[in-house]
Amino acid sequence: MQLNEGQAAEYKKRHNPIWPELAALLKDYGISDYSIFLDNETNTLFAVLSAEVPEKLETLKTEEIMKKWWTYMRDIMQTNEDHSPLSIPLEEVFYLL
Ligand code: RM4
Repeated sequence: MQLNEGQAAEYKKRHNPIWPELAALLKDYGISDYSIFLDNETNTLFAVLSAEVPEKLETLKTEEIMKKWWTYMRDIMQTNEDHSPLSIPLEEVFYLL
């Protein structure tokens, strides 16, 4: 994901604390160990999470709380037309269990 210039403090503030109803929704979807890292030089956000059923995450975008959060966040991030964050899937090039 891509954060707009100068929005690091605001981005952190909005995630801490995260909306309880959003945290509950993500957990309902089987998400855990969810971290977001910021590269302060490029404003790139790197998110990594565990999902019980990864295919299920596709329907998250239809959830009202998710849509409300994305709309709330769109003034400080690069977004798609539906307000979801512009995000680029990364290729895994190494893994060690
Ligand atoms: C991020 C982004 C993600 C969301 C997390 C909680 O800024 O909006 O889509 O899962 O917040």
